[in-house]
Amino acid sequence: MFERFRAKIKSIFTSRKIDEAFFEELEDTLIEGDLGARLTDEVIETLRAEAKAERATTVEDLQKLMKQILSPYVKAGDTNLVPGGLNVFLVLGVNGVGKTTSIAKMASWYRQEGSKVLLAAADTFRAAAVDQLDIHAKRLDMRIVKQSTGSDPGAVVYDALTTALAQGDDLILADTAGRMHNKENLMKELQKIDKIIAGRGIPRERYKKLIVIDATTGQNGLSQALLFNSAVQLDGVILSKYDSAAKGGALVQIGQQLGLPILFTMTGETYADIHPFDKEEFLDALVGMGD
Ligand SMILES: Nc1nc2c(ncn2[C@@H]2O[C@H](COP(=O)(O)OP(=O)(O)O)[C@@H](O)[C@H]2O)c(=O)[nH]1
Ligand SMILES: [Mg+2]
Repeated sequence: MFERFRAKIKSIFTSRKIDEAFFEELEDTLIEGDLGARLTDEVIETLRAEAKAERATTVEDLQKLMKQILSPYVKAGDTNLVPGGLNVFLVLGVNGVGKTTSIAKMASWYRQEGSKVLLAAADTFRAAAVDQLDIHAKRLDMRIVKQSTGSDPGAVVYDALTTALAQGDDLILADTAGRMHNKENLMKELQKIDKIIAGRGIPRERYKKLIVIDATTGQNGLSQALLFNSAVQLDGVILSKYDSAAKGGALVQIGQQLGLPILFTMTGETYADIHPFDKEEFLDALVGMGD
């Protein structure tokens, strides 16, 4: 998990004097790691001040301080379903980030936990999208609600809700489009789906709007989260493609600006490549601790 960035930051923290050159190199690396200029400035300034105040001289002291500084911006989300009724996860994000793949992994995860899961193929915009989810449904031997390409995604979600409520399901995982003719159309469509779910009486605590962020996309991750959040208030993040090329800094920015918790990290292409977000491990990697 983001080995490349971790190695870089580790090398800065390893066996050297804590001097001006150190802080400059750390600053460059954090910017490269997609922490953004503003947050990087803040981290470096706080680190300088606290290192001085606490007379931190060793690299371990500094790594611990940096972890403390970043900690408030990184939250692990609760992955447990709320028992006693239907939960709905509306999975959002731009094209290609890993929505459909993440849904398949979560479907497998929650079924293993003993939950009754229903898939909803509400990305009706792209021709291949319904088929893609359908293939996962077949492989996983899981129920899916779908209509043809171009049909109303709100209607698919409505149908899925009717089916799930009638069958006493625990969870609907709803796929959505990541692109339409334009951004405004997409956001309007998502708002419509959002209203339909709320209108069917799914209480807020059972309904999660989750954005999938590709851990290798960097700064864009923040603007994507801001965009979707302004259309439909988001509840959490799923971090996909969290492997060697990933950096993770964008996630800290999302945490700082939107306070969103992270539920899962996804690391590969098999159904087992899903992990509840581990805050300690993430922060350790971000400051070059651990291995
Ligand atoms: N390595 C890796 N690849 C992923 C992951 N999630 C998705 N992918 C790949 O990324 C591409 C886009 O994924 P998809 O689920 O179709 O994205 P969507 O457009 O958001 O639904 C596919 O080739 C997936 O196999 C992940 O966690 N790790
Ligand atoms: Mg998809």
